[in-house]
Amino acid sequence: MKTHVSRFSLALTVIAVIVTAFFTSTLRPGSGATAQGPDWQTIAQQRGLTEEDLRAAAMTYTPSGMLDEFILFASGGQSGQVLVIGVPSMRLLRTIAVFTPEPWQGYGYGAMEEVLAGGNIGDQQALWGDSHHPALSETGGLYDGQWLFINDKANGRIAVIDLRDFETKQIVKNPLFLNDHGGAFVTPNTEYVIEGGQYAMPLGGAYAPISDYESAYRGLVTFWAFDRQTGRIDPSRSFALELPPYWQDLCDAGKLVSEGWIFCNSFNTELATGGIEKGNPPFEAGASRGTTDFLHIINLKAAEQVFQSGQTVEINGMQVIPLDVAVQNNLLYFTPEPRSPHGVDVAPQGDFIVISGKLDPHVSIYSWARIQAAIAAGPAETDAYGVPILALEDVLEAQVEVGLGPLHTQFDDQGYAYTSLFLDTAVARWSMGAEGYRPQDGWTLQGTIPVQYNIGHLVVAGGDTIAPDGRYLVALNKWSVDRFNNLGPLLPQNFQLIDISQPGSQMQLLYDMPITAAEPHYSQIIRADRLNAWEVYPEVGWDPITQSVDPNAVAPGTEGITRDGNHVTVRMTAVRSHFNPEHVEIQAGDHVTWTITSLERARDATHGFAIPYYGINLSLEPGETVTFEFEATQPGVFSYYCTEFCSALHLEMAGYMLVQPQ
Ligand SMILES: [Cu+2]
Repeated sequence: MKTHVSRFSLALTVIAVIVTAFFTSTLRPGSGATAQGPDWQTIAQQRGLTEEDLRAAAMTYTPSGMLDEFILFASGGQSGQVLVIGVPSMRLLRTIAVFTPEPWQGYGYGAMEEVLAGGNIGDQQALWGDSHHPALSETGGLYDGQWLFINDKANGRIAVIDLRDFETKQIVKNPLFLNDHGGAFVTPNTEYVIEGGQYAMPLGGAYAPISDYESAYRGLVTFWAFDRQTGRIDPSRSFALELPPYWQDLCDAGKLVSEGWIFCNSFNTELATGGIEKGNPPFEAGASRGTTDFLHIINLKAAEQVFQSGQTVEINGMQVIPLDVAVQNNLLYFTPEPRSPHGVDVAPQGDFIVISGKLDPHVSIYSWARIQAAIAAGPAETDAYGVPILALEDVLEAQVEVGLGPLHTQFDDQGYAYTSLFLDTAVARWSMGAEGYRPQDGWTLQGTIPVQYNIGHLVVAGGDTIAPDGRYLVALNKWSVDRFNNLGPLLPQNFQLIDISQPGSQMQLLYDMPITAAEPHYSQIIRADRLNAWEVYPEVGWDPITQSVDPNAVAPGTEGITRDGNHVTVRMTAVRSHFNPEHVEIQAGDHVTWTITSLERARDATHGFAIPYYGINLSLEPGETVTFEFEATQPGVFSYYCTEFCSALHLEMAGYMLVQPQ
């Protein structure tokens, strides 16, 4: 039963006045339709909508043709994709195929196979990914709208997506580690994409029995160098840092005053090795025995110099700074953090690092100034691997009690921070009590808002930058339980949009969006006007891999089929509503190289191209050129056709491939 019924008539009157004033002052061009039936007040009453519901509707309803102000990039979890969602409408605007073949986008079905192959593990194909943390490229600490990176936790990979066409251009496989979690995170000018490991293992795929855990297993953080000119990660300029076999979790890059440093947290500094079936403590107990784990404080600028001076060892083609070299060169410091933390988040000014231990009801705020002073003073202690430990009391600035199960923190434009509370299933808003944030409020809990249910990460618009946009927060809830119709035992995740534009304890839940693709992990939100994607490819004959005109593109009038021995070359164009040629006559046993150029220039005039049996399905966006190859092993008659409903005569956009038996 809804509350607020007593205030309902008054609310409706107030809203009616506002709506009338709004429509008389700023009429949008109408849709051409006239509303029929009961007026909106009656509808609201019939549906039992409260004043808050109507406010939420007004804040999120996005009429046909109105565009979203923000764009959210969410990891697609086990789908291995990226989801792109409009804010505040919470409409799914597109998916980006990344680690998983995707037929509609023509990704991995004749085209873009070399991109997917970049993520192979030796000879082993890895055709899915547990995509985790998307990271937008930054210039000067702000999202620049040019690139998006995402990691695959399952297989230890990083992908590069070009935001000119929203397509994946590169997947790199970490040659040292099978899994990762602390990625992808970028430095403030995207010089490096950071990939922190997760479950310690012998580096480079070596074997060591679990009894050798302390000596043979290692942790890892990898710094992938990104080249904006080529739009690719450059493995030859990338390097990794060996870490003790703690389980590193998340990382974040320093910014402004802390630029050049990297912060990663960890769990299982107890070095638990599990074995519940042997009567050993299970990981969940063994890895939580201690009261603290270690925040890793890494001097990336100095590490870069050590790498460039050649003080590395090469493992599987990757340059690795050994742990003892890191210690000798003062690259790595630890400080205690509440045990089993999840988030480590650097505040917008780079001056504080916020950590939440999952089993501690506080957020712990570390001061960068204090960390620097403690490093300068010289740490007194080391861990078992010789890494210096800064005393907690020297570096801790404040703790704020926020609630149970704190995980991740984001920041807004008003000086507030927001921490997700998994166990309380809520978001806590607290004030940053320092200069430049909200010194007037001190380090204080301002309020909490319940979410449905079991929130993991949360994201604020611009929340990882030096100048967050604020206004909207999205809670990435793992469970939805009773929020949607019951459609069986596998339930969607629930993205909840929250209005954080008002100060103090005021926060309002605006919208629930079910996510059915997988379990998305993290997301980032950019202002839509910072994106500058192409409407169509810049020129006819465009190759999306090189982002330039393909010298092999097919010009109109040059179509045809040529033979050189048993190698057949098909050169084809596509334009509404035909392919040219419409007959492709070949022999069984031929090797076929087939290029198609879309001659279209009209926005959204996409064609598909499918050949049954041979596993080909392309998406040809206006101007695009695609080349695919196959062996014509099976004789017969194969109809090929356009798989996008492109025109009134779409069904006629077809042809025959006739494969003559030998
Ligand atoms: Cu995470």
